[in-house]
Amino acid sequence: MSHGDAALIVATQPHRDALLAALQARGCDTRSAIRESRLVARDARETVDTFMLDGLDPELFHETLSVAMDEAGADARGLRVYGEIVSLLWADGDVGSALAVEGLWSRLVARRGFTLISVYPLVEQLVAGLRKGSIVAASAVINAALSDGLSAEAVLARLVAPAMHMIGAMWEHGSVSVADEHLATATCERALQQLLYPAIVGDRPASGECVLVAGVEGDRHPLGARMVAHVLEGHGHRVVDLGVDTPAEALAQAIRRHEPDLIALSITLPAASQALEDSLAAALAVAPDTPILLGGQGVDPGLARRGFTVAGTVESAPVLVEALLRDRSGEATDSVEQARLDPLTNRPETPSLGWATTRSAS
Ligand code: B12
Repeated sequence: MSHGDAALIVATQPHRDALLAALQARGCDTRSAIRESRLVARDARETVDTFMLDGLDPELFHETLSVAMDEAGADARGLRVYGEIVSLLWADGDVGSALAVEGLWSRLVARRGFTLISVYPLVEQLVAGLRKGSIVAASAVINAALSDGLSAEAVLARLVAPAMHMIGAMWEHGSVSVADEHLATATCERALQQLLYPAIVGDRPASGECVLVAGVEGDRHPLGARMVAHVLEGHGHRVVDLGVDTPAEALAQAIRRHEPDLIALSITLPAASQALEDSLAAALAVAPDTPILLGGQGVDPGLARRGFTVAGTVESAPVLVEALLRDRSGEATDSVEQARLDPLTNRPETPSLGWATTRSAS
């Protein structure tokens, strides 16, 4: 802006304030710039509301942003636009509109030739690194989160898993190809192995109770189950990790052989629900007193209502495992109910799924 360029900021109030303060600190006279319309600031939410009526209206998006850009400078060549619209829609859970707006921005950039600066929060940065297949870029983001003081479990649950969920949503909406998704997944697996496993497990000896981890038959999504295995190993448990796509009879055999103190089952595809039922029946038949922890995107919430213990994310796994093991050994200390607390914030965890201590196979 010091070279006479114009800027349009479309951001939330706190971010607008922070940006204006930062520009001022760098010697930009923001007041004059605003008076001269070289600097125009718009509220991201109000802007979104102008073009999100019964869903996204591309014409209105174009019109709203064009008017704001015209106000910020008729000669668009020196115009910089800082936008938080995509992140806001994403945070609203409106993934389809977020991705569509990304496309609309690109078209607007192509037509008007301005410079677009988007906010890339950590998750989006990680998605960008994974999509490039760059272990260096992915590691930089993960390391930044770790050095910000986030625990490795939190990094898995709040950064890595959401990044993979985002990749899945992009694939579903056709904005990344299957090859892109495969590359991102392979890069994520490498980051998990090379960076996160050492951070989670380190040199800690595995001496605690034995936990058997498995994904259900027909479901070939290993990352969630692997994260659970790593995190529990990091908490000192001896982990027997069967990987995914485990038939119920094979699970039963493994339970007989390893005699785990707890069984952790992962399911990603709701379509594999019957396989989960089969696994539960098999596990209860051979080890009726061994506690079972369930997790993954495909868990039917009805299982919690049937008394099974269900985790929302990998972050709560250690607390739930401890509580289930204490319950089993009859220690009248904390109940499983208390394990609902988020171990990081000590606040109740995502309450979408319930917890209880009793269970039944059907
Ligand atoms: C990578 C991927 C694949 C890869 C997996 C290979 C690999 N090496 O990982 C491949 C290409 C094989 C694949 C195939 C398919 N996939 Co796929 N896939 C994904 C993707 C993009 C990422 C999965 C992932 O790793 N997520 C990250 C993990 C860490 O997240 P998570 O599983 O939720 O785990 C977290 C928690 O749930 C929890 N957790 C998980 N398990 C457990 C267990 C316990 C005990 C605990 C405590 C916690 C816990 O911990 C984790 C961290 O908090 C997802 C998108 C998504 N939303 O996840 C789609 C997705 C799961 N796939 C999907 C589909 C449709 C398929 C296919 C049917 C596609 C097809 N037509 O062939 C096939 C099915 C294959 C099969 N039989 O399983 C859909 C499922 C939709 C649905 N609801 O049914 C998704 C959601 C994509 C989408 N948006 O449409 N997929």
